Amino acid sequence: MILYGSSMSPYVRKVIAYAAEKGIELDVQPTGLGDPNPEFRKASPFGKMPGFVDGDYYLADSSAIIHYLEAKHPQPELIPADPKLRGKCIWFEEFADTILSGCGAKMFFNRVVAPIFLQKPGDLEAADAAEREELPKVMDYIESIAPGGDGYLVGDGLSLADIAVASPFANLQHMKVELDSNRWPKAVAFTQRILSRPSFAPWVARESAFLEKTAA
Ligand SMILES: N[C@@H](CCC(=O)N[C@@H](CS)C(=O)NCC(=O)O)C(=O)O
Repeated sequence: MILYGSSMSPYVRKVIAYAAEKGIELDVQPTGLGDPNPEFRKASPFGKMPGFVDGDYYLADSSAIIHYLEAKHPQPELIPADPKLRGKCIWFEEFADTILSGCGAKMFFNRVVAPIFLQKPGDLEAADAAEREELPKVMDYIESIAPGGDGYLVGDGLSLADIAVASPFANLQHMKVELDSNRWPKAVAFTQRILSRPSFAPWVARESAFLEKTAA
């Protein structure tokens, strides 16, 4: 199975970590923004990453890909079958993909993607405004739902919810955004704990090394 995209994208990273937690092997083909690769374009008609291919089956969108994989490889269960847990799991993923990543994207695109990958200046005021005005509300919400200790967002074990919510925090880490662990102790500890899992950590380390090298 091939995954097209860059792990620098929170959506691509979410699928990579999800597959690793499942023990599913993905051939991750590095793909840039606007990449003309026809196989990627066939998988993702609007050119957004990730794109995915399994034999003659082509699919776009991180959530669609994950639902496909969950149906194909039900164990270990990462989207709970219990109705109430499943509802919450999908809500947390949706929150992460839209509200959290929407805020993170304004920061990451303008501070990192535009100057480094597109060689054009980003809108730094828009990035600063998102950090100042949107991020604290998002963090307050995550603090209100984050489990203490070794817990998880939904039920007793790791689920897609934890993976989805943690993934965009790697982008905040790359931008060296300082999250106040006095104000958001549970949110900071929880997201760091999930990002330190072997399903995430080597990818985030590679992204960091790449960005440090590029900056130098
Ligand atoms: N809902 C999609 C969002 C994918 C997405 O927006 N990816 C961004 C990178 S983080 C992208 O490819 N943007 C390029 C574009 O919009 O043309 C998913 O979950 O896969």
